[in-house]
Amino acid sequence: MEKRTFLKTGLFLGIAAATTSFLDACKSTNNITGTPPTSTLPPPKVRRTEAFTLPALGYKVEALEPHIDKMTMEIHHDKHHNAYVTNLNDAVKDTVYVDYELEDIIKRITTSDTDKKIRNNAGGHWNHSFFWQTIAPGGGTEPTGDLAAAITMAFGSQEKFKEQFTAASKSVFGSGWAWLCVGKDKKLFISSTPNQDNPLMLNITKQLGTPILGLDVWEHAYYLKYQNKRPDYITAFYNLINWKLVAERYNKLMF
Ligand code: MN3
Repeated sequence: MEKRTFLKTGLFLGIAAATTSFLDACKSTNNITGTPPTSTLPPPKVRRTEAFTLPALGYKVEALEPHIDKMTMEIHHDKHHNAYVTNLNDAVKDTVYVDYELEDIIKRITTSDTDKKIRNNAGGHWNHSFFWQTIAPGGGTEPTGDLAAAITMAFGSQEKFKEQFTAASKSVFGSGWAWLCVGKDKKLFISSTPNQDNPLMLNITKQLGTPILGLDVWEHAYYLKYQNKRPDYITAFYNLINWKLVAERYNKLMF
């Protein structure tokens, strides 16, 4: 055998051996429906004992008028969000996630086909619960304090932040979300995710971070009032942002 052939064969056998042991490792943990977490996070210590439930809005369905209409809120919260909760309770049965808290699922969910239903519905439940609090009647004032300073630092000004957040919201193709997040480096960044994914999904998101503000740009969030005019809905959103809560979320992560 020529030296070059020998080296090639040796390399191939090395790869084959590595692949076999990888497959064995997968097999040994794949004895339950639902793919085991691929992130480095250990299984959570605290486990859930109650089924997931639909959280109350915290304000009346008509309270966000004229920016978001009553019927949209009724259908969005009572029907769409409720369906994510129902489907999530169903999807986690007989999986490793069966008694995980919502955020523990979000942080461990994978891109596998077996995780898909849990990924979509856990994301749907987390994202909407977060969104109902992010908007509020009488919101829409400008951010103040440390958050205002951080926004100016990261984006140049409050106006430039709005421009970039609007651009991110407009650029979501089809259904998804736009986010303002705090990264691991404690800096603010804007991102978007498709469908019901979010920036906490360690094994899925392109840019990992903790959201402090999010906007639902699925058509079901605006179609009744704004039809195809997503930019008008985004403009209306700025009149509803609960900056006090967003600042509290920010401070909690920073200090
Ligand atoms: Mn929605």
